[in-house]
Amino acid sequence: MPEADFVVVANRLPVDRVDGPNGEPGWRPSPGGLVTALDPVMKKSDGAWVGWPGQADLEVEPFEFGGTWLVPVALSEEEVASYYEGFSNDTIWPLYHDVIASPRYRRVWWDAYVKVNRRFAEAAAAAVSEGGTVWVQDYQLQLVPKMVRELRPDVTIGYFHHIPFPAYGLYSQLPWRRQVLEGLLGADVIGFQRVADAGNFARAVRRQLRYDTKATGIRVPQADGSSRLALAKAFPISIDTASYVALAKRPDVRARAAEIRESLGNPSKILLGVDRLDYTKGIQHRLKAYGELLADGTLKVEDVTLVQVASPSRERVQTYVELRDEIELTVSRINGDRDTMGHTAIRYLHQGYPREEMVALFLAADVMLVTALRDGMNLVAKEYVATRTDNRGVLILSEFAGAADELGTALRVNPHDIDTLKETIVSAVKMAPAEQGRRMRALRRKVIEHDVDAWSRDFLSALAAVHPVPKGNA
Ligand code: GDG
Repeated sequence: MPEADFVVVANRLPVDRVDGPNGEPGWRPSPGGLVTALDPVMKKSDGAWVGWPGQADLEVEPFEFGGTWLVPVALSEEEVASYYEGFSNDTIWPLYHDVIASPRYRRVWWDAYVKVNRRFAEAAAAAVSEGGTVWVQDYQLQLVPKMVRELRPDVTIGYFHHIPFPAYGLYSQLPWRRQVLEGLLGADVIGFQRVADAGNFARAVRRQLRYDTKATGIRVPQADGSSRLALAKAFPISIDTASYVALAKRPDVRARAAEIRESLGNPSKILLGVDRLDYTKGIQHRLKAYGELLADGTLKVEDVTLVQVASPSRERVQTYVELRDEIELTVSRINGDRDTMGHTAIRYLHQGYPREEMVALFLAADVMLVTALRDGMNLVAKEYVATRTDNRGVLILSEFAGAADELGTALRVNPHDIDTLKETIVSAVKMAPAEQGRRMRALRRKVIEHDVDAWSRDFLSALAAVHPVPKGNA
């Protein structure tokens, strides 16, 4: 494998393992937001992507896929349980989402996290060319920036944090709080979703490490007595807006939207929720508000239906097993109490769907409910807005989702305040088309101007400004 000028390091490779027709192993692209965002940059440079192939104990040599070198990092079954499901998803995830669920601090998980982060760092250090750039993604790999810097002091290092960074009072619970901060500070640019996240990080650095911070700059002392300036700043992520607009205009997708409405009995209003089944998304809060509106007669099951897509997620982590039971009990209670032969209160779908079907759902929905209790950004909110080329539909958006900073004309809610959430749902259902249009136009302008391409360009130019980036990556 040739050395790469630009190396992305993420927990997952941008491909899934599939078996061919004769059982021979192959790969299929798994198009997520990050893959789309980085595609133009990867194409422009000699790019490589370091990540886990998604199956335990799978050892594969680096291979080329669609013009990018993919560098698989193998994880054993035990490491998937301790580094990924344990430390990443049962310690960091709940802690960084304001302890909505209780984080578990287990020393064996931490040991695995350090070990696996080192493996990723070594793979990146071996893949990157002299003076190249390494861009590390997300909370599973917080120690990688420092490890790469130690192995390869010649390279420029960026890190982007997709989830919130908590207030110091919570962050300080982490037994390894210093090591994690030092790990992140190995990067030249540390990107966050919101200004508040970058602020929380800088405060943790001041309180724990006593380093000087000024605006977005952090002075990181070096072993030789000098110091290096790291930038900790908000770079709100976005979506590939044009591709959502294109899907929304496709006649087959529009026909499917009409079919969905029909199959729900043509209710006058469809409410929609689309989330990974996660306790951060506030699914129970929205069910409670909606259930009460049906119970007190404000809404009638003949007129409204809630479609809730809850795509399966982290099913081997106990908290998620319990959450699923809780949500499914609530859904069946509401449906049992409110359904008629011809109408259902909640159409609950614990399934994943192709993107076309998601867009058809967005087009069918009169009201989109994003009631996250804490969310780094929430791309679903941006996707809904992007698809509404008719300038219709209402977005209800939690103030605790990063998207609330940009999407100012959404109906903003505090999902913990059930009465106000109920009132907001009623206003959304009743909103006149002219007001829908006024709000939606302003929302759409935002996601059109600031798409995922703008996000990666902004981040990479900040990185280029800290350290000149060689050969056409900026
Ligand atoms: C993390 C942060 C931050 C969901 N179900 C299906 C499906 N999806 C797609 C959505 C959206 C994506 O998955 C989910 O992104 P979100 O941003 O809403 O949430 P997280 O998964 O928690 O993502 C988050 C994000 O990283 C990016 O930085 O915004 O705050 O938590 O694109 O449409 N897509 C398809 N079928 C499904 O069933 N095709």
